[in-house]
Amino acid sequence: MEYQSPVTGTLRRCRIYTPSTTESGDIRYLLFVLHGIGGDEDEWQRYGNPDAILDRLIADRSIPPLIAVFPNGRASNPDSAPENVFEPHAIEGFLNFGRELASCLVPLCHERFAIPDRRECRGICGLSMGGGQSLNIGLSRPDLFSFVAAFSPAPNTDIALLESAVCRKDSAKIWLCCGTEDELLYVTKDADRVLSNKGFSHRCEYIPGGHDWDVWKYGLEQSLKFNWKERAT
Ligand code: FER
Repeated sequence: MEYQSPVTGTLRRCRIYTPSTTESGDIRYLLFVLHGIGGDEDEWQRYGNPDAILDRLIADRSIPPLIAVFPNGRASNPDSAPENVFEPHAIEGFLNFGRELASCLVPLCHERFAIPDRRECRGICGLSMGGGQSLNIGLSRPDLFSFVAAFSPAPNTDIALLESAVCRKDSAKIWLCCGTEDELLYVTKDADRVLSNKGFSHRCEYIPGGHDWDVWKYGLEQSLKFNWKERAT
């Protein structure tokens, strides 16, 4: 899907997953899936085979049919990954994405896919840089998201923001994971500790592995199962 971004002033792309077997009128959930610091809207499809994971979870009724949106999380012009992925302009793009998502992409997806415009119908998750974005955006916009998951979240995770987040009865369900060999493990541990101290209902899994796709594919599957386990669909 292409859209005109009010944040960058450019035409931007995202990939859309739609369930293969369901009438579009039966779909009531929208999931945003974010990539890592060197990636773009194609990264998950290129390395993580999310279509197969989602097809299987929907087919075995672990999760309801949903639309998954894979945006380019770098809201900058240009939005392709620069040679130096830590370049300030690119990092700023990752920060700007939250504004674009709320002001443009969320409303556009509701228009396009006729999904109820309610926080209960929306989730956000991502790997590494996208995991940090998911926590930052998800916890600062509880009005937008009822489910937040981060797989090996990166140091862009705003721990101070998590510390200032207000835990309420209807706060988002939060799921985290990280490989125990990952150099960024401390970020997940910090986020886990803060969320525990604040009383958020969350689950955090430390699993064998590094900063890699086995961990992120596991995260996509397990976080979705967790979110829909005891939840009426
Ligand atoms: C950092 C180390 C890693 C950082 C971001 C990353 C913003 C992201 C890694 C990834 O997305 O794989 O210091 O700072």
